[in-house]
Amino acid sequence: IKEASKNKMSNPMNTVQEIRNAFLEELSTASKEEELESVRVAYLGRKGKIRQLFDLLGTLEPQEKKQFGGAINQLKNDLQVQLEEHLAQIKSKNENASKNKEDFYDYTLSGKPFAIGHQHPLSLIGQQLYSIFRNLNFTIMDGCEIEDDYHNFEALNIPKWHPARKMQDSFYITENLLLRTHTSNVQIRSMENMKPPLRIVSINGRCYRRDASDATHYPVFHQIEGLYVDKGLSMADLSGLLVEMMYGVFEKEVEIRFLPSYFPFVEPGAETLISCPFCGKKGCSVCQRSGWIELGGSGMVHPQVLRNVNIDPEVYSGFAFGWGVDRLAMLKYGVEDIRMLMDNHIHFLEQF
Ligand code: FA5
Repeated sequence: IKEASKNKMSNPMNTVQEIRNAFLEELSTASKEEELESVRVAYLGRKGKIRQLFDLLGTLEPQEKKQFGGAINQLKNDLQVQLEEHLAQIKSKNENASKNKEDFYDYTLSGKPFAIGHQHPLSLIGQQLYSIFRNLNFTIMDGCEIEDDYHNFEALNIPKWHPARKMQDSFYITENLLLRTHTSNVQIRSMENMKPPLRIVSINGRCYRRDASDATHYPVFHQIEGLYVDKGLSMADLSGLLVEMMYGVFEKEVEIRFLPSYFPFVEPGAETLISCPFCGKKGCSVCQRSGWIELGGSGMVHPQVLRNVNIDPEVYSGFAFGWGVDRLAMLKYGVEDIRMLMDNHIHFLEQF
């Protein structure tokens, strides 16, 4: 343009053509919106090349002025149209690129493993026990884990001198409140609220004792407590129920054996054993070659306990049992250490 100005626009139309060519070349290399904007400013901006061409008009003869003016206007319009078209192209290219990025899905990639939880052996055995006792028409009861001295001990005929009452054996909250040491408190609470005949069971009730933990003991454990109060019940009925319960759990006939034992709230009281469901009494590692496995206590409800809840022992009798569910689950699923049931490791739980 400067050359043209010096030469007094010897050939103004050549200058217009040169600017058009230069513009087209720059336009062809612009691939981003910012680059396109620089081209626009250089040609169509306030100090751009088109403006400078208009400034030259004054140096021309009137005839040339008309022809050259028309050519500059034409050039200006063409550049504007081309800029807009190019801008539209860049925008659509960008849009397609980001769309492709979003749509991209590699179907050959392996999926991410999604870890889900697993039912605990105690829950599995709990569900089994639940359905056994529902089928036998027992009412499913809970009971409080924080219990008062009366329901945990006194009403169960557990005298003041009983070792379980000592601070070192039970978790006391206040002088009168403690974490229940067994589920037998459910017996009292049920008999207080229901009239005989009554059949109740508390499944997987959490109990607390200040026991050191080893392979078969833990300070928190679970018991199943059953109670049946009616006219004319005997140890034979208790035995029949326990056989039925074990058949439901192990899907095998087992025998029940009572060994005389002392629990203040039953008379007679018994340590209760089942014939080993794994070897059929022949002797194996599970039953320590004895053919029998001990699961908990049971017996006929003590007349004084019935009196404590206003049930006449001359009319009604009852039987009760309280077994460790953790021990039952260990036996059923072959778990060697009770602590494994407490750790909740997913790899352990996934086996059941
Ligand atoms: C009782 O708790 C009585 N209430 C059972 C009972 C109920 C007798 C009804 C008569 C009539 P015992 O203290 O023996 O009894 O406990 C019963 C079972 O609970 C044990 O055989 C054992 O399987 C389980 N158990 C007791 N302490 C622990 C512990 N620290 N860890 C795991 N299991 C335990």
